[in-house]
Amino acid sequence: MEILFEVKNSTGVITLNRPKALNALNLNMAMQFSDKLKEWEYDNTIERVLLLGEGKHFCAGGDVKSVHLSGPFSKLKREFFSVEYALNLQIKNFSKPFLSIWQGVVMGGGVGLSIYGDYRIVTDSTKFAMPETSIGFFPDVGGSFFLSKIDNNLGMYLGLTGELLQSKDLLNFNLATHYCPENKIDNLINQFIVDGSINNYEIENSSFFTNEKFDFINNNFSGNIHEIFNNIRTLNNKFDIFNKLQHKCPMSLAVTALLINNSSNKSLKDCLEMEYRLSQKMTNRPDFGEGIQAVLIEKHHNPIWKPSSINEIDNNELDKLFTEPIDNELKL
Ligand code: QUE
Repeated sequence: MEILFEVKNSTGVITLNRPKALNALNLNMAMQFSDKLKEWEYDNTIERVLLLGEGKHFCAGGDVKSVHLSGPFSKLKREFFSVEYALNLQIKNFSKPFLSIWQGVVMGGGVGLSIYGDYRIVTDSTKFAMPETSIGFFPDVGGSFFLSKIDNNLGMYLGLTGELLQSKDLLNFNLATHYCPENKIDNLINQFIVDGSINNYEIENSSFFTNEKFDFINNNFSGNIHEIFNNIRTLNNKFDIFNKLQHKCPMSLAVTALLINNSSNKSLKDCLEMEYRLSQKMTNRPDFGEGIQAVLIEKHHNPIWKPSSINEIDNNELDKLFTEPIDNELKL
């Protein structure tokens, strides 16, 4: 079983159970998750839900490898993203306390399963990222919603660079709600299962974000992708950000900047519907296959992007990704 459901003392416990694939979410898991959440919403014996990843990690994202291997314009491409995004909104609208344990890797699709819940517990091993610009995709699962609502251009920075965040910074940026030391996680889980309460532990870990870096991001990660590149190219920046961005997929960067700039006053539902259109276009561009090959199949990490730089991006093509309707729009 790729996903497990148990009821323990009026707590519904969901365990993502593909530890060898870092619990990456596939269509089967998303469908079962959604069905169970519907059932638990109306089941009066269920008072709360707990979401866990089996093994050392919470969830590495969507099963984008299978999505790619399913071929051009496949049924899986249409189904997977519609079921996944509907589940993201379902979690947002779920009426009972929903808590996720962010152990180990928490990326992309894993963020979408947890960030709309009520509680996200970070621990010593937590590594959070929205890394999709590395695979020719874009920060989806409502990335346009939650990244556009983070202050100081930090969401734009995280979406473009895919930078990893750890526990202290996740708390500082209000992406996580509580910290728990690794050796106390079982206690926290048991307590939540018994009475829904959550122990608060003092965090000792330090921030990886200096004030200087925070200010640099705030001052430079606004505007379109060309403005952002100009800002960081002309500054002699110590954070190596320009270098990191140059290895990301240029079309992904342009899409991500436009998406986040357009989304700050949109609802999650509107964001997911827009992202669905983009998901169908982006997973059928060659860059997506190139990114999956480079990062997840051959793992050489040297994709050849087309276009190869943001300067070669045709604005018309970029606009069309957003505005040209598809024949299976998502209506949530
Ligand atoms: C960007 C991504 C993903 C990624 C790496 C990126 C992603 C994803 C995985 C992943 C990792 C390990 C697995 C697996 C998937 O990695 O979405 O099945 O075993 O799912 O740079 O967007």
